[in-house]
Amino acid sequence: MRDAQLDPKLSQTAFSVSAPSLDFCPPECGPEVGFCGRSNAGKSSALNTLTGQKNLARVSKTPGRTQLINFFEVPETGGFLVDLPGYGYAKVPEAMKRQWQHHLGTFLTKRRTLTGLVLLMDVRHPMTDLDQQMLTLADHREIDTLLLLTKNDKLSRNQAANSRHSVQKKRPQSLVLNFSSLDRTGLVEASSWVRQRLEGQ
Ligand SMILES: Nc1nc2c(ncn2[C@@H]2O[C@H](COP(=O)(O)OP(=O)(O)O)[C@@H](O)[C@H]2O)c(=O)[nH]1
Ligand SMILES: [Mg+2]
Repeated sequence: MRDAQLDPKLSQTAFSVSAPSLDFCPPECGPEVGFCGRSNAGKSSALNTLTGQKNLARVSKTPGRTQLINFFEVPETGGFLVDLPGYGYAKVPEAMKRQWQHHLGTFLTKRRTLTGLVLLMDVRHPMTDLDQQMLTLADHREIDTLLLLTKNDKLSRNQAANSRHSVQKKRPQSLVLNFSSLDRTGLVEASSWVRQRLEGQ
């Protein structure tokens, strides 16, 4: 039976290719929606939830592992979801951290086909300095941003609403959604935002 909450096009998403840096990315050939956030923010889980696939993006209990730029094709849209390296993982050596952040920054500034950016932040710790830096880079190029406050299930309804309001106040220009890969809060709204960016609306 079809899952009514899942977007039928996003559910056809398939892994395409991984690249260690912008230079190795595939040719710019369709609209791309990037997913970024601190490592452990719930990025891989969100990608799996949005596409209705258990193992599309690897969910790791050990944060800081995803260092590649991973491209996933969304067939009927001609577009791609792009899983970007997680940042801010404390246990990674400083030089390596800087290198990943450099790759991420280069991608956000130079990738012309990037039409949307989903910033994932733990609902309990949103808008860190690095998160704000990502938004600044997106704003420079007028890339649309969606802010997903992940792990919504970890807070009470009240606390979650307060967190969303305070983030929304700081980012009046972005859609801010509470999101949970566990209970699928925000799934329909987030899917629709992503799908619209892929279809150039
Ligand atoms: N309770 C809860 N845990 C989550 C949720 N999303 C992710 N997690 C957990 O958070 C950890 C990091 O998730 P992952 O998706 O690998 O984060 P990533 O490093 O940003 O890709 C894992 O242990 C997940 O099971 C959520 O919505 N609710
Ligand atoms: Mg991950």
